[in-house]
Amino acid sequence: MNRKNIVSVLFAVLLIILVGCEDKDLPVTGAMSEESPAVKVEPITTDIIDGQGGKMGTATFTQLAKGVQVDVKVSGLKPGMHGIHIHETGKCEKPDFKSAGSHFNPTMKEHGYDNPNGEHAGDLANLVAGPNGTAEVQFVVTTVTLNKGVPHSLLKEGGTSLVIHAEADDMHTNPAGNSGDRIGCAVIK
Ligand SMILES: [Cu+2]
Ligand SMILES: [Zn+2]
Repeated sequence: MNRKNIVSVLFAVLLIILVGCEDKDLPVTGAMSEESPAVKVEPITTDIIDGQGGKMGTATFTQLAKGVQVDVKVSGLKPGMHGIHIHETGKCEKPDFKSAGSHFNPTMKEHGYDNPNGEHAGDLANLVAGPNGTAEVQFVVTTVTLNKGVPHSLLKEGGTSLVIHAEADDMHTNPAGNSGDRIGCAVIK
């Protein structure tokens, strides 16, 4: 064998080793992600009710590897921005939804993404309704989970709730960004 051939053979052997290793590693990776509780949690879909108790839309919560995806479909809103948050109690008593309590805040922070001491785990970006008063929006909230038994779980004892407000959230004023009345509410349980 000349030198060039030896190099070729060595390269081929190296390739086989590398590919062989990869084959061995793949099932292990798969097994690990299967065991992760984040993958097993079923999505939750819940009705959003208005101050009269009528259905104004739905919210779906889906566990991701790093947080919870929230899909909101809602109608009957004033066009423009509305504060929307996860509140600490899973109770939506019309007409004012005060029963939902304060913003979900297991880490004891202040309100808003534009607050140096923020943000509440339950804070979301503003919901924007179109000219016809409907909104179909997706948020990813990395500060919460659907996995039970941890402080930032949306499925803690008593549950939590998703609340839509009449006005825009300014993202810094405590306790709720000056977002006004609670006009929509969905129980997360
Ligand atoms: Cu709120
Ligand atoms: Zn807040």
